[in-house]
Amino acid sequence: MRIVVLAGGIGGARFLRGLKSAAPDADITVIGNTGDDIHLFGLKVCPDLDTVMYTLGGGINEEQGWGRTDESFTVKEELAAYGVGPEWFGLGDRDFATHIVRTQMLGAGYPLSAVTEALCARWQPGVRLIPMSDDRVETHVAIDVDGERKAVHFQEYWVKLRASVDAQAVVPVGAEQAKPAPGVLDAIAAADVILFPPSNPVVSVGTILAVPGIREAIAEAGVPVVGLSPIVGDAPVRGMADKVLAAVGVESTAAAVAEHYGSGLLDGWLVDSVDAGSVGRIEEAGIRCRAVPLMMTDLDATAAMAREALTLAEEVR
Ligand code: GDP
Ligand code: FO1
Ligand code: CA
Repeated sequence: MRIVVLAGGIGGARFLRGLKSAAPDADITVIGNTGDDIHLFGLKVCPDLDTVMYTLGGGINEEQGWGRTDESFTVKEELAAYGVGPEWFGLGDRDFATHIVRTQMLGAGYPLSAVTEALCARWQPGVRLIPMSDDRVETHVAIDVDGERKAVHFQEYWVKLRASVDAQAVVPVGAEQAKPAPGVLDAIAAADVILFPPSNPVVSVGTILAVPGIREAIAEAGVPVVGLSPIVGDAPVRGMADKVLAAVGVESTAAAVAEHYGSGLLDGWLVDSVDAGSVGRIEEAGIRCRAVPLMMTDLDATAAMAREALTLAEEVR
């Protein structure tokens, strides 16, 4: 079975671990979000691609959900001693090596998709990981600073400001001109099922869908498209997705997120058992819906979620 998954960072990566366990023989292609990418100290950092790669490759810091396990921060401290920041973004020594290799290869002319493949040759994630695009796309967030509208990089909004101010708009800068990376549209066209993991609907899955051609290819693939809600009990399980959902006028409920994707894209949607009351509303929107446990507390629970998603896909096929 060929499965295509549109993934952000932590939510996507943890779900993929469960999916691999639930469907060990499946051929899984992951289309990764690159809107969170940032250039720091002259290096290109791709947080969501790296989170998927490290999580599936056994190098992730499990508690944190991003960055490397067994990490140290000597380079960051030395940079700070020179007064070189930003200090608010925690790049560790082991992680730095990834960004150095990536930046070196990009400088030599390799596209990001080829670089990602080369990095994955080390990590062996057991899936084919493709960035959504080889072109630069950078998510910016419009916020109000002392009565004036200002756009900041997504990482500045998320990590430095901790989404403590309202987001007025979320803009995937460059997305309109971006092309899907080689292999993206082919993977979608060849898929037997397409899954939206419980990733951020705006700045992870939404950004991938903003690359012209990807949304259309999914809608036209003619195979089941099933998603899992990252919103449980009217709040994100982790992070501040409610802030960016508000920016696009979507309330933080499992039902509103399903309606935001819409029946033109989604065939099936899983909500957590605590949101069983919203199943009727979602089905009225033309999306087949089931309420099942959606907390990725351990591998077994996550694999069970993946099995439910694949079962729902068969039901709507
Ligand atoms: P990010 O790029 O690291 O922010 O990760 P993603 O975009 O892939 O996923 C973020 C989303 O994962 C958040 O909105 C969380 O609500 C969601 N999430 C994290 N853990 C869980 C979980 O155990 N269950 C569910 N249903 N969602 C989760
Ligand atoms: N998230 C943080 O909250 N603080 C950090 O200092 C931080 C550093 C970092 C470094 C490398 C990397 O791959 C990810 C990192 N993240 C950090 C996570 C990440 O940038 C965000 O959580 C996601 O992009 C949000 O979607
Ligand atoms: Ca992310």
